[in-house]
Amino acid sequence: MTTAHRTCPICDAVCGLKIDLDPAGRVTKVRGDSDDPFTQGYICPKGASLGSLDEDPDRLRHPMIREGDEWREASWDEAFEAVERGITGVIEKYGRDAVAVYFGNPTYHTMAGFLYRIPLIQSLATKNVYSSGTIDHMPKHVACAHLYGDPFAIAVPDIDRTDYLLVLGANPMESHGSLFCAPDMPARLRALRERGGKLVVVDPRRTRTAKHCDEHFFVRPGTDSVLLLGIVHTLLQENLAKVTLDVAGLDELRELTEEFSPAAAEVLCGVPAADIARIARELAAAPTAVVYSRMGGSVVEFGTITQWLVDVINILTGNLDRPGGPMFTRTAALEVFRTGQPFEYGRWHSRVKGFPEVLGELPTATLPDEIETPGEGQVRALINIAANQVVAAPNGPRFGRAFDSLDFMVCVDPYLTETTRRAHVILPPPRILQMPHYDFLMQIVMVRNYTRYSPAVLPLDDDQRSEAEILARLTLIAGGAPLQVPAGAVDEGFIEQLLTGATQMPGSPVEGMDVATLRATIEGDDGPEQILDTLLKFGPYGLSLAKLKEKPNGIDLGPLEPRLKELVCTPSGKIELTPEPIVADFARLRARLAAPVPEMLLIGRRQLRSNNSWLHNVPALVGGSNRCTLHVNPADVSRLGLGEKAVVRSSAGELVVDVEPTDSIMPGVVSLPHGWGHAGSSQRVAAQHPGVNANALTDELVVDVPSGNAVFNGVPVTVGPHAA
Ligand SMILES: Nc1nc2c(c(=O)[nH]1)N[C@H]1C(S)=C(S)[C@@H](COP(=O)(O)OP(=O)(O)OC[C@H]3O[C@@H](n4cnc5c(=O)[nH]c(N)nc54)[C@H](O)[C@@H]3O)O[C@H]1N2
Ligand SMILES: Nc1nc2c(c(=O)[nH]1)N[C@H]1C(S)=C(S)[C@@H](COP(=O)(O)OP(=O)(O)OC[C@H]3O[C@@H](n4cnc5c(=O)[nH]c(N)nc54)[C@H](O)[C@@H]3O)O[C@H]1N2
Ligand code: SF4
Ligand SMILES: [Mo]
Repeated sequence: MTTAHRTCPICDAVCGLKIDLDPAGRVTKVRGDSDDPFTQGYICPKGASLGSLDEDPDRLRHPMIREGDEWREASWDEAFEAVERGITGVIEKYGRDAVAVYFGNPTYHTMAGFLYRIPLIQSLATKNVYSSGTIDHMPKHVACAHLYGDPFAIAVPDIDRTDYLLVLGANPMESHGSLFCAPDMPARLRALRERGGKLVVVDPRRTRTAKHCDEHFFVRPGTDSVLLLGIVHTLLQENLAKVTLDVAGLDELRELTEEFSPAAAEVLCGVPAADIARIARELAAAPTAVVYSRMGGSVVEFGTITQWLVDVINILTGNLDRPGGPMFTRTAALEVFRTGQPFEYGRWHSRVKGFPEVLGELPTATLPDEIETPGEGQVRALINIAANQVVAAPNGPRFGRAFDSLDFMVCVDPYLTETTRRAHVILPPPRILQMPHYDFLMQIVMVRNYTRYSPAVLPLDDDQRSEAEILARLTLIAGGAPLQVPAGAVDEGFIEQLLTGATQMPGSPVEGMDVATLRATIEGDDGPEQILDTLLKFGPYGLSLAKLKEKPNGIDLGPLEPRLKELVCTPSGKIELTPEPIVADFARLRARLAAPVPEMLLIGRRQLRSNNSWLHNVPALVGGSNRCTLHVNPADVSRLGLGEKAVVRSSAGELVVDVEPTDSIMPGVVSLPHGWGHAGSSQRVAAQHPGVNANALTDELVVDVPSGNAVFNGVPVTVGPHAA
């Protein structure tokens, strides 16, 4: 028996695991790694099931090619030839913009997903780049970009040192933190209260997090912006603000928020005015405090305004960038990407609806428009990596229809899913334990500076390809390189690009040095390891791949320290409290607030033993409390005369759902988890627990305008009894 160290790749908590394997390479046990200085042995039921997930017999082992409705196994050569024909055929006939690329959620966690994103986008040279970022956290990037100039200057709640945590629309007890990498959230939240701190939760549901807090407030979905405006109003009108940072726009902010008194906010958001004012005073008076918001304040109609207000309050209370407040990480491998160039957006626009590009991407919500609307630049082919839009995107069924109409679609995914079954070719990455793991992006949002590298635990078989090689090959195909060119050429090109950039960057430790000399110092067994080594060597900690390999439990790089001054790169050099694009969006907010309030609003619900759409094939993770039911307040159940089942209708569609009465949800709101609605996938266990597709109800036509982000929370619906 051997024991391997491996990072859990599922969620932002990045738990270090110890995995016991028998001589045949089968996982016999998965434990939290108690020697890991950051995650300290924490593990959740999903991590504990990593063995079953890894060994899932329904995972695809070979590339698949579809002919009509029939799928057949193919060799890698044959599959890549088919992809080359499909992609180059479309490029030659219709041009580069006719090929779209999509990066789904797991690409934020896998090593290959990070490493090949830039090369693939560069070699495709298309306007049509999409990701799950625009069905998730894009409002945070946009808010931070406008405030600080850097879309990646995302502050992390310093939960271990704070005295007061206000959580709006996040459920870290079940999600384990999001844009907030702090393993063992239950213990950290408990510790906050045990040391006399206060936890306040604002959520239309009494979540598991709310059950462990000091005060919980129901809020009408989609109105956190108004509640936060009431807090800003109080801070400014009562002269409680103590701004310690170099800001511009304080007077404009006072003027902008004047109309949003707590009394006005109460009418719209349902939280009592006295409580809004009190929370503002408590935030100002606490020795340290953090306001934090995720999906409930992001995938909403005014996501950018909400996320901007979160940071504005953290600035006004003097907490941003100090211990106990929200703080910024100093990453081991990504500092080289912090170029100090002010944020630009809208460098191009989507063809059909004119959405501005943000971070080089167009909104997921408009991808079907780009596929279905004829004309020059129409999307005819899609490279879909680790994404299941049919169940994860707004009006998912429309994505399915749009994908069916494509000339060519290739998916990189381990399963035949609701989405990948519409492809022409599926390229399966190997098993989880056959992949190396390094968390690039999670470093940006860690509660301590920390880094860990996990080499692949198991080798690849001859008939498998690493995900790195798959994505490198797609990069070459997109750039028109013949299939004979070795996939490693992409790594070499990327390393050279990094080295050249570093030698030309003023003030860099290698400024002016010779690229070939530097290249000779880079180590690693393959391209991805060498890229990692390059990035680590240019990082601020004097690290290298070799040093990481010596410490499989990870390396603690110390607590977060104030550093915002180095990050701010707005044209004025100041934090812009009232950026013009956000102020402009107030017209839309005012119009919405003046409109009639819908009778019922739909929100989502994440479940502890699930992760979006792809863990429902693990027997230990389905069933039990992970049920795809509609939570309805008992008062609504009787008012609407609901039985065991109900019909839910929205502007996008209609669903028949199982009703679960519970007073944990506020009246006037219903909740349905997403990622369910399994149909036509190869996942046999999931097929026995299909559930319904919540995104048959969400509407792709409504977005948060400044970010183009989708709206999943606060969807107007009607709910009625279902006549069996
Ligand atoms: N177990 C598990 N963990 C996960 C995932 C999973 O599917 N399962 N998914 C991962 C992913 S991809 C992400 S992005 C993160 C998300 O992490 P979180 O954002 O922490 O998770 P959610 O459960 O979506 O939390 C959103 C909360 O907002 C509430 N809410 C809905 N609408 C509103 C509103 O208008 N206002 C307010 N104040 N609250 C509202 C919901 O009731 C819910 O409790 O979780 C990650 N971790
Ligand atoms: N109604 C509603 N909808 C939502 C949300 C919500 O709160 N409510 N949340 C949204 C959020 S936050 C997110 S992030 C999105 C997620 O949206 P997506 O990223 O589209 O969906 P996932 O379910 O995460 O699908 C991931 C796919 O990647 C595959 N996969 C797993 N591991 C790997 C791997 O290592 N490599 C590759 N290549 N593929 C892999 C899985 O088989 C699966 O098909 O869903 C969004 N949708
Ligand atoms: S909390 Fe669970 S799913 Fe998330 S990284 Fe840790 S073990 Fe994995
Ligand atoms: Mo997400």
